[in-house]
Amino acid sequence: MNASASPSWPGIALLLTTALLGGCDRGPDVTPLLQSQSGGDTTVHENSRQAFSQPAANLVSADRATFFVGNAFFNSPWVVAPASASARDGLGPLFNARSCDACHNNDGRGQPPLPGEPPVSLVFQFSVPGTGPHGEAGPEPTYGGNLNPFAIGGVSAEGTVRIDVRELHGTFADGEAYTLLEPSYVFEDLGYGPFAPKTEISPRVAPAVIGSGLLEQVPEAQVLEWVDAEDRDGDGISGRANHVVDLVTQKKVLGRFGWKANQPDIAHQTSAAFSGEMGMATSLRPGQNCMPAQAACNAAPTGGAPEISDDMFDRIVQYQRTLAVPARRNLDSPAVKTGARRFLEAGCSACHRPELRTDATAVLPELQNQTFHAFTDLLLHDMGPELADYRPDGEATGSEWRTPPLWGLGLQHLVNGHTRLLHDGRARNASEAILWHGGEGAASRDAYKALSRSDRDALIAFLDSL
Ligand code: HEC
Ligand code: HEC
Ligand SMILES: [Ca+2]
Ligand SMILES: [Ca+2]
Ligand SMILES: [Ca+2]
Repeated sequence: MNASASPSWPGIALLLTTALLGGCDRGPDVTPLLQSQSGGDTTVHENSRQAFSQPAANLVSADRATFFVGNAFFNSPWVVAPASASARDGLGPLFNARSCDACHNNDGRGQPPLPGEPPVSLVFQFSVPGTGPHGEAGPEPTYGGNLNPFAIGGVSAEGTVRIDVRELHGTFADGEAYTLLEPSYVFEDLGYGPFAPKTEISPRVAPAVIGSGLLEQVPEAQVLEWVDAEDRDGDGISGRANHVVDLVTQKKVLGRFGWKANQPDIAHQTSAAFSGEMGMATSLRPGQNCMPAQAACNAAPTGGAPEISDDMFDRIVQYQRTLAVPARRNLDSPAVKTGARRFLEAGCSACHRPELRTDATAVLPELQNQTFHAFTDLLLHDMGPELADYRPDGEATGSEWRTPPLWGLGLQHLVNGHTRLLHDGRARNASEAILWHGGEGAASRDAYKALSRSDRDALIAFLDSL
């Protein structure tokens, strides 16, 4: 009586055919794209605002105390010197924010400021070509390495910015229209006069910091294996390493962190933030962030030398190393599975590599021998004039960017309350981020534009499952 309870013979034949076809499907293998444990054994199952703020699931109890102390230092604000809380003073004189968390809110991502607000989690890096001691780019002579929109009392802040936005219009192959927002920047209220001629400016939003320990501990050789600077295999994807100076050994090593991979490890990234964005001196970068022309900045009291003790610094580094990565969601959804296939077919995984590994040499047992799924190759790619900032950074050119990890993408809205993406936060969502890809990413972008509406939705559902 009930047709669905007793399938007809043709129905069974269809089921069998599908099973057989599925079994000997010669299509690309999507298995690495559908792994639930994005961060290997560090992965946590947490779908809340605190999804990026958890200790690694495999953290041994001896390391938990360090995690929570480091967490507190990451979150709490530094204060102006001299203060009775002398372990916490030394803020500024020039600064962008009072805590790491002010930019990496809930260990997540920043965003461009609203109209009329000063930029906090969007940082403007400065340089002038050819002015460094060895002919490399040097800092802007009066403003230094970045714009500090805030200052302590008695010191002039460096200025603020107005973002002008131009609308660009395009259409998908199926005729559906889209709009992109292209930002440009007008610097206002400059505290120390105009910028030097030829000053190059790079806008950079604070990225999420989850899984930094895993990214830091991938053996250099594994990343370098993917370098194809001359594109010898002819797939249109080059991939270059940024080599940056390790301030301790003075040797050049692989750059891994930052939008142009300009920092080699968590310690260098952390001391750069303390120095450049909070005005806090560390042993790795001992001076104050004041240029010679900034007299009041140079004359202001400091919080000691260093302002961040080595012990405190180590705990903040350790905290970031053991920050968990959230598990994937909705992996059984047909849309997510289709999206994984489209991701492969569009060539996304040529740069957003689904799998990386640490080995037994990783600094912490929790990070050793982990296979994880960050969706990055940690290499630089030329993303064309579409995304160029025209400011070289180490060996990265003005149009090269490091492939950003995509893990945690689907939880960003929950954690940070927004879906802005890309180095300057110009994309309002993942679809816009793809549409901005140019250069080596142009073929992928065009493949995405050629998809049907339901395939595009599936690709976005896949990204949302990350
Ligand atoms: C004023 C905003 C701001 C503050 C404060 C700040 N950061 Fe950042 N952070 C950034 C920006 C911008 C980047 C990207 C830098 C680049 O591209 O060169 C970044 C990058 C990072 C990264 C690299 C992530 C990746 O995958 O590339 C880590 C780790 C990090 N910050 C940790 C910290 C820590 C620890 C602190 C506090 C000591 C801190 N940050 C304070 C803005 C900030
Ligand atoms: C040639 C290498 C390359 C290819 C191919 C590529 N990407 Fe990217 N992707 C990048 C780089 C580099 C960025 C960062 C660009 C920037 O911020 O200016 C990026 C950024 C993104 C972002 C925003 C991430 C963030 O943290 O803000 C998303 C989402 C993304 N890509 C998805 C995709 C998808 C989906 C595809 C395939 C349709 C794809 N990408 C193909 C290199 C690539
Ligand atoms: Ca200081
Ligand atoms: Ca400055
Ligand atoms: Ca290639």
